[in-house]
Amino acid sequence: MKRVDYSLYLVLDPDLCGGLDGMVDTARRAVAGGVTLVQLRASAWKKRRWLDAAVALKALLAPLGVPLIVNDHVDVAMLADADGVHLGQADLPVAKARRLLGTDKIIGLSVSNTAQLTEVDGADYLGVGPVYPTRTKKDAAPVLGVEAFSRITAAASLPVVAIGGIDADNCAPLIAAGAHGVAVVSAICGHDDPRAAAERLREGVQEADVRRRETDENRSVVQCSSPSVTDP
Ligand code: TZP
Repeated sequence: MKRVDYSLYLVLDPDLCGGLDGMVDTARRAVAGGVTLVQLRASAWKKRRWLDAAVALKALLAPLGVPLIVNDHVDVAMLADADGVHLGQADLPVAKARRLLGTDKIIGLSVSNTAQLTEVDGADYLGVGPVYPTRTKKDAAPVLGVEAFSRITAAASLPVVAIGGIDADNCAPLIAAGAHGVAVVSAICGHDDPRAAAERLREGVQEADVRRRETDENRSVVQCSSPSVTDP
C-alpha cells in the first residue's frame, strides 16, 4: 500500500476559487493550513485549461510534498506528471488507468454503495459519498448519511475518504466510522481565508482521530482483560 496522507483532501473547484489563479492561490493557502492532498476538478473546462491548471498546481505542490490528483482525465495527469487520478464509476476502468499510469501513481475511485465495492481492484483509495447533502456536485448520487457510510467503510478493503457536505463541525463521525480522511470543496474553496478554513478542518479531523484511537485502545484492553469463553 502506498504511504499517502489522506486526512485532509482539498478538491479544487474553479467556479468557487475564481479560475486557475484562484485555484493555485487557494491550494497554496490551504496547504499552509494543513491540507495533505489536492485534487484538480474542473468539470466544465476543456482539456487545454485542465492541462494548464494541472501544470501550475504541480509546480506549486511538488516542492511542498503534497500530491496532486487529477479528476477523471488520465491523459492530463500523465502530461502534467501529476501524482495520480481520481476516477468516477463512468470513467476509465481502474485496471485500464493503471496500465497507462503504472504502479507508482495513486488511483482513487468514487463509490456510493456497497455493490460498487466488488470492482475496486487496483485502486489505492476510495472516495465514498456524498455523505451529507451537497450543493457542489449537481449529479451526485443519493446522500448516504453516516450509517450507510459506516457500512461501506466497514466492508471496504481500501482506505476510505469521505466526501460531500463535510465541514469542521460534521467530520468527526466519519473519522469515528473509520474514514482515513475527508475530502472537501466548499468548506475551503471560496473562503476569504482558506488557510484558517483548512486549520479548522484539520483540528476537527485530528481530534476525531485521537478519540478513535482511544476508543480502539480501550476496546482492546477490555478484550484482553475479559476472560475468554474457553478459560476454565
Ligand atoms: N463527489 C461527491 S460529493 C462531491 C463530489 C465531488 C462534492 C463535494 O463538495 P462539497 O462542497 O464539499 O460538498
